[in-house]
Amino acid sequence: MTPGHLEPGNAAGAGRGASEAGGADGGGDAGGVGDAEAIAAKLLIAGGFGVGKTTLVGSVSEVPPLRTEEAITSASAGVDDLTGVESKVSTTVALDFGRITISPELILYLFGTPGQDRFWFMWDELAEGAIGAVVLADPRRLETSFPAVDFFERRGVPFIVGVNCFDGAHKYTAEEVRHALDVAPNVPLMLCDARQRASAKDVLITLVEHVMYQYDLAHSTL
Ligand SMILES: Nc1nc2c(ncn2[C@@H]2O[C@H](COP(=O)(O)OP(=O)(O)O)[C@@H](O)[C@H]2O)c(=O)[nH]1
Ligand SMILES: [Mg+2]
Repeated sequence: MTPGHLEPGNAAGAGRGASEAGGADGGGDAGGVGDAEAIAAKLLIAGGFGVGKTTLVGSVSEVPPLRTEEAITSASAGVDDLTGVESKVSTTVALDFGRITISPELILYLFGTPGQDRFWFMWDELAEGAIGAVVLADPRRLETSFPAVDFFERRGVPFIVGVNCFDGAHKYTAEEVRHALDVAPNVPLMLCDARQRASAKDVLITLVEHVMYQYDLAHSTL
């Protein structure tokens, strides 16, 4: 696959689309919280292969993140597109799971989605009960995050975009990335560093605020 380019209109023109996602939308909670005062919310961390999902869950989680990773073996050679992620030696085959307490009232449960197309069948189940999602994007390979954007748009699941600032990646403005990814103006889009706890936490808080705002809009009587 050719790495994505960010000239206005170019990557967007490559087209998001294709993958179908059916079924009901999210809602509800993740359940299973000991503290009756706290609300538990399930969030998804999505995006293409190697965009930093496992890294983000690991940097914010207050519990050792549960990971299901597997060495990339010759078995996946030619199957997983490693363009731009040459140093990657392991890949998430099922999911990442982490937890972060935002306040005594709010605990977030994070589920990282598997990035490879061949695990697409898991997304419907993972999205069950999720109140929102972060779509991480690697500015060098934006097209790998198109399917995730499509998935949440189609299901009506609120999402934001986190542009993970890899070293050596060309610097683009948020507006250039928004245009290339073709996300609506009301979808928050922010630059982040998945390795930094504060940055990753900012992304999650932005998502929670966005979800609450969307909820208010939907329930507004005006
Ligand atoms: N330079 C840089 N590397 C990153 C960043 N986030 C993740 N990485 C690296 O990129 C690779 C892929 O990240 P990973 O979290 O496994 O991607 P995933 O496939 O989306 O789970 C790993 O080697 C990470 O250490 C970042 O913000 N900057
Ligand atoms: Mg991963």
